[in-house]
Amino acid sequence: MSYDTILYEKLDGVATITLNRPEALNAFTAEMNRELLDALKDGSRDKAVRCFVLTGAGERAFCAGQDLKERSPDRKGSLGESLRSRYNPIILAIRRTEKIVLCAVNGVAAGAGCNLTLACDLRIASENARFIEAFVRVGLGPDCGGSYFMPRLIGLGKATELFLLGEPLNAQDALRYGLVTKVVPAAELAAETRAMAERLARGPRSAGLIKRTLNRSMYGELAAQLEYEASTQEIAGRTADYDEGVRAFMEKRTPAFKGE
Ligand code: LHQ
Repeated sequence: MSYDTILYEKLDGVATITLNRPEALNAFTAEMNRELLDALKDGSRDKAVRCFVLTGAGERAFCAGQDLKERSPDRKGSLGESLRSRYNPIILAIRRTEKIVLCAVNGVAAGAGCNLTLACDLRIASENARFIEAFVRVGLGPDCGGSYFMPRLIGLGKATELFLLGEPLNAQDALRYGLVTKVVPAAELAAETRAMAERLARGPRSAGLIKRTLNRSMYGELAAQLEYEASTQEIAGRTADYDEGVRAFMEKRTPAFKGE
């Protein structure tokens, strides 16, 4: 299996998926959405795979979310449709597979990239990691399940602050909030991740059942919430503020939102 935007490797029960567009901080293109979903389906079907590792190439970024260069105001398309067809199936695939998904957050995780980390079962972070619910900075709201996972993981108060202010949560604070299991120096992330993944891959059959019972306990309405996020993002994507937010990002300036 050969991919252009991700690396995919299976070894000793662990399937490792690396988002691989480091020059664009591993931001999502349509092709990356397709390839990530394909690899998740492959590993889920493969009896030899017991655990996934999801990470990003390079030390700067795990993933900067949707590639905003694909989204200039003149060719932005329907954001709701983009979520339904490209992103939500990935989030559901991660929650629905019985394989444990370990996220190695190697750098900044922003927007859809931040929420992708939240969909995983466990997160281990490098000291460089930052979690940014960046949507508000470009005039959008949370998607990819962020509005569902974040309040459940760290509580509504802090989650609301992250969504409304769009400020980064650094690795140590993420540890304090219980968002990540461990913070390690960047140079040790690969080895620490491998050790944890191999431990998970050697776990009993009940590991998948543990995941299922936690899904049922906490995530029963995930599909409906993903659909709701798609409908609210559709509205946000039609606003002048979103166009201004994306333009300001491209032009490397602060957006001048008008509340419209
Ligand atoms: C990028 C990006 C990027 C393209 C950095 N795209 N190039 C789902 C469905 C449908 C539609 C819409 O959205 C969604 C969900 C979303 O994900 S919306 C949110 C999209 N993501 C963001 O708003 C985050 C945008 N990026 C940032 O805020 C910063 O780049 C972060 C905080 C991630 C990192 O900051 P720095 O470390 O200071 O790096 P930088 O900003 O200098 O970026 C480095 C390069 O990467 C730069 O390119 P250049 O050619 O100037 O070197 C950026 O333009 C590029 N890049 N994120 N999302």
